[in-house]
Amino acid sequence: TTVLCLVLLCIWQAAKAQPNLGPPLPIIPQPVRARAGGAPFVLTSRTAVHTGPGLTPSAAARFRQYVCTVGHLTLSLQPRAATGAAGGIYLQLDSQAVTHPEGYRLVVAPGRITVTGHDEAGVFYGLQSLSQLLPAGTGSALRVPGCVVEDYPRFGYRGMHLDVSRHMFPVPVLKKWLDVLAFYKINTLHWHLTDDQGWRLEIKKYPRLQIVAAYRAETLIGHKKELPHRFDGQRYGGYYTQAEARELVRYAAERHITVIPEIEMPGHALAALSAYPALGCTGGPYQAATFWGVFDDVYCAGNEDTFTFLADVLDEVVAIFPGRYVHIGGDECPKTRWKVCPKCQARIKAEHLKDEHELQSYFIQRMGRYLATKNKQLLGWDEILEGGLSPGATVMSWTGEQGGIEAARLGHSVVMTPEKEVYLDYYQSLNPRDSLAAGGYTPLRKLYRYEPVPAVLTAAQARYVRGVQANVWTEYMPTPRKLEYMVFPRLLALAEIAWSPRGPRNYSGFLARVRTHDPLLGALGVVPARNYDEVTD
Ligand code: TNX
Repeated sequence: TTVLCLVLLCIWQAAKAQPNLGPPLPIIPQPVRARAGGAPFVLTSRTAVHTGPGLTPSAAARFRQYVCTVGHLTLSLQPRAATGAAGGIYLQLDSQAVTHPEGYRLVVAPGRITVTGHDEAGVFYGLQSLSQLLPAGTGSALRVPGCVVEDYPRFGYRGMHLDVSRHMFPVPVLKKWLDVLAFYKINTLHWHLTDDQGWRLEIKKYPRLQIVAAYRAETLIGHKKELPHRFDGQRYGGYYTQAEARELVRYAAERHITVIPEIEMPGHALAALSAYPALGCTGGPYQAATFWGVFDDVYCAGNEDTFTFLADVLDEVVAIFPGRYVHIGGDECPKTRWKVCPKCQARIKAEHLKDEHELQSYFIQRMGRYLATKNKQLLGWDEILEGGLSPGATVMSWTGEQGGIEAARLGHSVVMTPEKEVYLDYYQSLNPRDSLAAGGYTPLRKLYRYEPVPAVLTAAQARYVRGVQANVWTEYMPTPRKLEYMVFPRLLALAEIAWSPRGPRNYSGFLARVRTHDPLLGALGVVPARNYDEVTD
């Protein structure tokens, strides 16, 4: 008996360690545990969605909309129906049965589908998984395979960044994006609103940001390596009104997505300086940049007006974005002007700083203190480590992993976003006729294989890695179509590394699931790239 018990114990342990038993379900990101089996549930126009106590009707309404688009069926919605009653789809909250925040349990049986969430987000994610099990297409009855799925995220921060300064996209396009992010359980949109080439958020106190900084004269086409450059001769620009930004935040929240605004400082500020030249070290005149890169003219760190301006801007920003983070950039700030600017040099002296790097740290720390008075936390690119990290700052490690490693060792939260691994402006294929991209090569497999927690961190340090994010810089993405081409299907790999448990990743299995998602993406209105490299080693 003892031997038998030991054997059974071993089998049970092995089953626990081996998260996915049974035939795979085509869910992306891969759930923690998923077992397919049993008879299917047949969804018809008579199927009702029952929303249990404590839940808002929002998740059921989203699901109904999806089923209508994909399956051409209209489900009925039942608020608070008794669980024992008729068949149908039951949504319920149970933080005891499902212990992980954002976690859910999905059971598909012949007469009934149950989605149990730890919280409202959990129920929402359970419905996303269920949505992915629906066959896309028409028909009066949709068969959902019988299964049991138990699932929760590995990371609390699952991010996608979008640069709207280099090229901007209409609000309906951004909403479609949010739908797709939610479908893949990504919960953060990092919205890069300002840069050298354009300021994209309405700030009521500074109208010249809308009139001047939102536009650039004409745009360089072509890659830096591909001289001679060519200009398109077009004035380009625009901005999002505060009402539009608020609407986007609301739309995102309904899908359990937080929008983090980024207001760049002290570098990448040419557009702002073109509107308010007194905030630069030389006093201008300046022009919003018409080509890509890094520019010497940055906010003057010796001028008090710079801090007043930025504090005023942040006042309006925090009133729009309710999330706990505000991103203040901090990347790629040349010190060329500061080195010869009398005001900056006077500041260095007055504050007993060693050099311009410490001046950058002074700048960021001052803004960090300001954000703290507004109950917000500072998020910045890894250059905010330069000259000393601001207390409580979270670091987004983009130049590689080193910044993130350093920050985690100092006990600061980290979001991993190393450019060589997760930048979606890099090429996804080696096809010489592929359309122009920023350079680099990040095929689907490379992104899929990326492990966000560096092996050099101790277990305690590793806990500071809050998550992972893919960045979408849009220098070479002038249209929504090109944006989609660059982002899909690579976004699906990001979703999986951000959500699914650590462990050996089966790339060919992932690829097979990606292919089954083609029609689902189509139903969401997204056309993914098809000529990406499926490199296998
Ligand atoms: C670096 S990543 C930048 C961006 C560019 C990108 C192009 C980062 C914090 N800064 O300004 O768009 O490279 O790949």
